[in-house]
Amino acid sequence: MSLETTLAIIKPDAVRAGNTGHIIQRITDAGFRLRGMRLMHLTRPQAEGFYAVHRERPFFGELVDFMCSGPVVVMALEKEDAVRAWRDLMGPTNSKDAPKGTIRGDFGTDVGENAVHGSDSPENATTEVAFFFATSELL
Ligand code: DAT
Ligand code: MG
Repeated sequence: MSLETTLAIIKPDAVRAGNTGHIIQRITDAGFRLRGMRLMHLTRPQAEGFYAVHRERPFFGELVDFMCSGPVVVMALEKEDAVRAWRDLMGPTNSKDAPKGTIRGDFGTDVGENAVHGSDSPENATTEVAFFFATSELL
């Protein structure tokens, strides 16, 4: 285990539903330290760039439309083993399969509108944190 920083996003469905505060509470209750946080409305190029690894997938257009459909909250979260710990707290991709007690299980709707994003590896976490935060912005 090592101290890591991962990238979390509260997606437009969860912001729209008024769940931003509940989700941030769960994050801090779980012992993550917030190193950066910003409310923003992603442009299409930003959403396409962020999800570029998925550009050949059939759901890419839908994913980009959704991520641009309203404000999001992007956060850099620090903890021991943060990448895995945040994915465990989020639950699986499809909210319908996510257990109650996970963020996707409690606040998500389906596979697309699943409330939150989390990096899937320490390498991708570094890239994704840098996509949104300059080093000088990270506390
Ligand atoms: P995760 O967000 O759990 O890392 P992913 O990287 O496979 O999942 O996919 C990125 C996002 O794309 C996911 O959070 C929601 C959307 N997505 C994935 N699979 C989908 C599908 N079959 N239909 C619609 N949207 C999908
Ligand atoms: Mg992913």
